[in-house]
Amino acid sequence: MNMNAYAAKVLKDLETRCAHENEFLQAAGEMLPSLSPVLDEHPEYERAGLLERFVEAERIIIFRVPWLDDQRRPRVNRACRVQFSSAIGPYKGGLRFHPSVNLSILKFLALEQTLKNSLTGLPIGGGKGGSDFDPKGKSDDEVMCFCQSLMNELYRHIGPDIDVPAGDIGVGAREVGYLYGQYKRLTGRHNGSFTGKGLTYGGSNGRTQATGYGLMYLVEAMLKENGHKISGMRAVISGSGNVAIYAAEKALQMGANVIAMSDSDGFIHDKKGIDLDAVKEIKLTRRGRISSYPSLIGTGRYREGASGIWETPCELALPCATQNEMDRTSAEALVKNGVIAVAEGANMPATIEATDHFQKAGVLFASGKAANAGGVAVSALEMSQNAMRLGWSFDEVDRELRSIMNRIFSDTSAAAEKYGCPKNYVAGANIAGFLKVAEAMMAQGQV
Ligand code: NDP
Ligand code: 2IT
Repeated sequence: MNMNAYAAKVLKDLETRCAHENEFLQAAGEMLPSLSPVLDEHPEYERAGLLERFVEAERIIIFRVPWLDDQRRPRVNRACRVQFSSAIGPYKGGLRFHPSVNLSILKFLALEQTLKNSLTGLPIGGGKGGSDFDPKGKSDDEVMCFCQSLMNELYRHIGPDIDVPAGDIGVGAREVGYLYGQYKRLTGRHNGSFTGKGLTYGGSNGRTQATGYGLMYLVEAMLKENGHKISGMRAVISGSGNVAIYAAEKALQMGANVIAMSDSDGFIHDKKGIDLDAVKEIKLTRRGRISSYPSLIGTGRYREGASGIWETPCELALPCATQNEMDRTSAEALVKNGVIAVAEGANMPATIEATDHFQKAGVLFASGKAANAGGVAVSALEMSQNAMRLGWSFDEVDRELRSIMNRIFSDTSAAAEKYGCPKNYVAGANIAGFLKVAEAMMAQGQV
């Protein structure tokens, strides 16, 4: 496919202007070429400078977060909120706490979030935020002190109609509770300005499970379109956090055999099937390391090094940890071992080279924008419930989630077909997500 000249020009400019933002350039470099057929069809987008505006965040807020550790020593971290696009709704996207967080990573996540949120069909714009704070090894008091200090600045930039953060890596139920508690204290308002809240104070049933369950609903739809089924497949799932655990739970319910999971240090392999209760006990209850799995339950094998997980033969590979965790070497190993489908539970876990390799080898490949959209979709349902002062049952939310994921897959597949790249679910997701954002931007004027 030839790259549209306008897309090529905007990408080249971006490479100069954001020269050091590797992840952001990677995300834009994956996205813009695939939009070529849409840009060919809509020359008015160039006249309106639409792409130049689309790739530039509307606003970025960077601030310091001073806090006190348990020894009362002052510490300082940096935090940031990227308010990327409000074309179709209030900024929406998670907060990530991880030492690797930097502006490039948050911009790539916010750019992808914009198209992902559009794909959900719900009225949410794109945003992302986070800090280089590392919650690992910190006490609950330290995490609380940090979260409260972060919110002392962030509260002035968020609100139910402005920007609605949620969790991501390192930000789970505990952190959301501390963050939202401080928001409420500062503003005196109990509103839907945060999602992923606890069920006792405005959270939605099913939000905890939504990303992982949604991933499996999309995988099921993709396999069905291509004449396969999940039941009996061996699944390898990287990570052992929120997304990985609930992807594993749903995969097991669907009859797959989950044989390997990981954390950032290494992975466990159990041919007979991973004991998910043990993983939950280690990761969710004890906040421990996956290396303790074999000694806890007396089966399975642990190997040091997270990327080794992709050498495990399987039919279904679900990267659910972090960006660029699956490179070309990993893709080659998976293809050699007969993988049938790969779906991204994490954001941009496969490098461009890995994705190319899968697609050339005829492996079914679903990109994160479509595959992991279930989390933010249920976040949007949480916003609706908060606005209505109502709460839906788990079954109601789960049914809605399944129907949203089925629709995301059919929109993705239909866009790929219509724009000349059938079965290319990466391009299909980019195109389907972009079209709605572009139309909204055109309708709302150029400056
Ligand atoms: P968690 O913090 O709950 O879990 C993250 C998991 O990934 C942990 O097992 C962690 O291991 C591992 N991990 C994190 N960083 C690295 C790294 N640099 N190298 C290797 N492994 C790493 O996060 P989530 O499960 O919420 O998020 C996982 C991915 O899913 C992210 O890409 C996130 O952006 C994406 N996502 C999350 C959604 C959500 O609703 N939570 C929605 C959509 C996408 P360790 O314990 O060793 O750090
Ligand atoms: O990457 C993501 O979609 C998330 N971390 C979830 C965002 C949200 O607002 O629920």
